[in-house]
Amino acid sequence: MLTSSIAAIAKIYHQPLPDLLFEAQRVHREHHDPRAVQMCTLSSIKTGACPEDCGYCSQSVHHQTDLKPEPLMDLESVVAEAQVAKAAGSTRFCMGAAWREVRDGAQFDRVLDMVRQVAALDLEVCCTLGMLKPHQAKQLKEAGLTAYNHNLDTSPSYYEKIVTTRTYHDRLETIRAVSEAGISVCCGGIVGLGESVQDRLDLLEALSNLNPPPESVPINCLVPVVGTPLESASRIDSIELVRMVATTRILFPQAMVRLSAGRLEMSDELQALCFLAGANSIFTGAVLLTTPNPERSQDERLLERLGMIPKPL
Ligand code: SAM
Ligand code: DTB
Ligand code: SF4
Repeated sequence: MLTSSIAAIAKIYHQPLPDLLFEAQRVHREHHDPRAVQMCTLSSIKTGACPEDCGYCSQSVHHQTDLKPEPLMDLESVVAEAQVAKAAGSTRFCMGAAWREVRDGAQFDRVLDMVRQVAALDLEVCCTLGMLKPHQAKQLKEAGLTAYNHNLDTSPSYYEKIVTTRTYHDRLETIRAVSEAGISVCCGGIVGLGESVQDRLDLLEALSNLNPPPESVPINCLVPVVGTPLESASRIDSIELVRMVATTRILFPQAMVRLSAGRLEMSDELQALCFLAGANSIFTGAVLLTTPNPERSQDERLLERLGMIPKPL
């Protein structure tokens, strides 16, 4: 479904759970193998000291968190991490840098080399580096980048309560540069920021207005980080999360729906329900970028119990 109206999205979201899950399953099975979950690995290639003030983030200079900043990693270490990720069953490697925006120069050239070398390992390569200009997106495309992650995070109206150092419009401009360069867009959001259900529906509407639609939609649950303004935010209700995942699946039939941050706090049963609702990718490994995540062995055990399999490339 492309460019859905808010009324249509609300109708999908609020239907009785059995109907919602049935519809999500129908759409999911039409486009994807319902047993397969793509394993992805994150690498924080440049950590902390970020000038942006995203209220959820451990890496912003505006918050007093325990995080130790680290400069841009060297090429060899990143490639070594990607090799380990591949050997452990990941088919996508995502590199995150805590920058407000990409600047031309030696550091960006090093990131381009990382993209080239990770792509040469036959992995999908994703980056999330902050704002991009069109010529930088083209360079990333030429280096072999598969996808660029840049989330809209929440509704347009709630966004300014969470981030003040950039606008929704800035986000959309970067997403446009990415699409125009022929790179797949990975764009989703984060729940549990104190937003309303309406904010979540408005986020889904904004995502459905992207043209082309995102190829990948991460749904993050806030991992509360001590020292950030959202350190004591209350968690999203589990059933609301399942509704969010199912509605995302129905609105973006072909996309990978990624059950991203926040899985450590989820029961096996809740994760299983999210898979039934159409989530078909997870980040594996004991850390995401800076926050903890389930151990890989725990995820392997869960998939085995569910009779599910890591998705081959
Ligand atoms: N700096 C980059 C940017 O501006 O897009 C990307 C890195 S950021 C870590 C990518 C996404 O991770 C955010 O858009 C947000 O949705 C999610 N995220 C960040 N901190 C989080 C947290 N504490 N809990 C859950 N999700 C988080
Ligand atoms: C996304 O939406 N989630 C991933 C990925 N894109 C880069 C990152 C989650 C980060 C969670 C917070 C942290 O570990 O710092
Ligand atoms: Fe910086 Fe990205 Fe964290 Fe925002 S989410 S503070 S832009 S690293």
